[in-house]
Amino acid sequence: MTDGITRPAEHPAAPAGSLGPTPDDRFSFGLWTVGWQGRDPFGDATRPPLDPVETVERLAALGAYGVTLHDDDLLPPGTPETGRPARIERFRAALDRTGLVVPMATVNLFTHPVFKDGAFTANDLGVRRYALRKTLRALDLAASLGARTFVVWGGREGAESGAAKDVRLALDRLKEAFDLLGEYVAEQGLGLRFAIEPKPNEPRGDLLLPTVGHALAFIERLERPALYGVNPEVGHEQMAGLNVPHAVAQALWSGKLFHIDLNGQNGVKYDQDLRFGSGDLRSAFWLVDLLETGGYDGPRHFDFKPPRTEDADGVWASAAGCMRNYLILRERSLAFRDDPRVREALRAARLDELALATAPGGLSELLADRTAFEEFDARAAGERGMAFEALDQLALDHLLGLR
Ligand code: 3MF
Ligand code: MG
Ligand code: MG
Repeated sequence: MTDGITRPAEHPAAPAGSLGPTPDDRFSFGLWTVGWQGRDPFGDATRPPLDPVETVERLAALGAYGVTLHDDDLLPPGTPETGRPARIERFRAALDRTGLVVPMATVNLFTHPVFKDGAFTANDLGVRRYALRKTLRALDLAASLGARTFVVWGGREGAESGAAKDVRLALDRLKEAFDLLGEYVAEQGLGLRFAIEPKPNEPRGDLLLPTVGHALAFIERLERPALYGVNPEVGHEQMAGLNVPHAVAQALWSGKLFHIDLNGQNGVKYDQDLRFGSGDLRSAFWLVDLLETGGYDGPRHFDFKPPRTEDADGVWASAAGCMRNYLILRERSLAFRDDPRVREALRAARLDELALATAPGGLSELLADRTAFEEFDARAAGERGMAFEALDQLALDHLLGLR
């Protein structure tokens, strides 16, 4: 029998010094994340609205370095033109006071009913033109707040049924939209780059550009491909059953990891948006290991939703947990990479061989080399173990804090 209360070790106490986030860690949060009121398809809001200025102050106090926003998070639809400057200035003053920056901004093309069939790919021509104009204004806002990255998530670019969307035409319209936005950024000298955020479904039954791979292929068809990269989200790739570190590694390899949305998800189901570190912890470990060793120097951005069970204290505990989990995993990754037994196990698993070019002498040398085929002992190679299990157990020991 248990009364459900943990007694012996109680909650492992407060953070060790090195696990307190600082602005150097480059953690950022969306206004819409901690500001989520808990409204879901089945229930009403459980929390009151959060003032963006309070968010800035609380995030700064927790050790974050950045805050991000949709146009509508700061300037709710219906804000009169004359009311915009005062809202922006009040927010800017909070940034100046706290030292928080706005590394990324984005546009909301999914909440208002006008976007029920999408924005840049809505069948309705008027809606597409409106969406473009709204995004151009959001680009100006982003640049004026000092953002360097503009994320575009195609919130409702998709369909529930087959004939309702001609996907090839929709991709034509999506390309047209991104090319126009790129032209605007280049001509106005806004200093922004675009990060396209893929997602397989939700809120539409199926979304266009469902995975990082789809987005990378799409970018190459644009007029100014260098202006566009991706913003992978942990949960989005997992909703498609994909390996997040692999997707992020391919984005890095392509020079396209412009931004990242960190959160938690338990497998292929509805979009859970849990705090980073919940859900697939092993995947989170390898993702942090990749970001820390793979040359990514952008923001570590959390796009999560504190569960609607939480009050205000729970919201900030959830935000602090995102950063703490990242720092714990970073510390675990460093310990793993520093361990001489791990370096030995990596050699046994032949990782150093993977780093060698397969045919440095080119095709003619490969064809002339009898040891490459005629004399190659394929049977012996097939019998030789790869020692991956011992290596992975070392990783798990480090992740679990046993080494
Ligand atoms: C939805 C998302 C979005 C995007 C955001 C930034 C509301 O699942 O992840 O969050 O990240 O719109 O463009
Ligand atoms: Mg998301
Ligand atoms: Mg996101």
